[in-house]
Amino acid sequence: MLTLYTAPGSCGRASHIALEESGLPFEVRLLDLSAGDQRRPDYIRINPKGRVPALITASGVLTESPAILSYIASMATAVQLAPCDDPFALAALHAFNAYLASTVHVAHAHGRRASRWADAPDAIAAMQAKVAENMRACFLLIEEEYLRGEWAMGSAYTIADPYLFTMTGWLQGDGVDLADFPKVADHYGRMLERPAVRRALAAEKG
Ligand SMILES: N[C@@H](CCC(=O)N[C@@H](CS)C(=O)NCC(=O)O)C(=O)O
Repeated sequence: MLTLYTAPGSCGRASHIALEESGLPFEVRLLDLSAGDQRRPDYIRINPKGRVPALITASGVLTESPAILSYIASMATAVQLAPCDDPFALAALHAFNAYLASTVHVAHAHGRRASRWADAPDAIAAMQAKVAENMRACFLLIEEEYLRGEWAMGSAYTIADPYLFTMTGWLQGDGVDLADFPKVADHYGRMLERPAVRRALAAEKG
């Protein structure tokens, strides 16, 4: 049995959806980030980084969304969530997820989590003022260069899809209009129709 620690609306939603798609047995533990659950000693023992997601497996604890998603795809036998038999396609999938983790997520985090990078109120306000612009630039790139098929990586649904879906869900709060990105908006709508996505979103409500 896998145990996923996540929080409603967080990047952990991607791993949660992937687990729902995978057919693997799992349970979800929801943390309240605004209450500081991620910094409590019992959770720090699980993930010393004090962040979600964290996945408890039979081999140990995994953190970092791209790694957790990759593990879920490797462990899933009932469905194919990554092109494991095509080295280039698999590397391209990891490149896309790495972009989401290292660039898109970081651009978003400069809003609510700007105090990670500066103390001065002016500097914090300046970083927050750039969030919409940076997220818009990221999604323009995704719209024009990367999202070519029905799913993020083309015709096959992969672990890139719940990850993109999760970050697309942040756009409105970041001051970006999803309607400016028709392909991304279509992808978001297709994701909302998937039973696994519906189950994950319902579970987040507790
Ligand atoms: N690089 C990590 C980022 C994890 C992360 O920053 N998670 C956020 C939620 S989206 C979090 O736990 N924030 C709580 C905090 O910063 O205290 C990943 O991709 O999993």
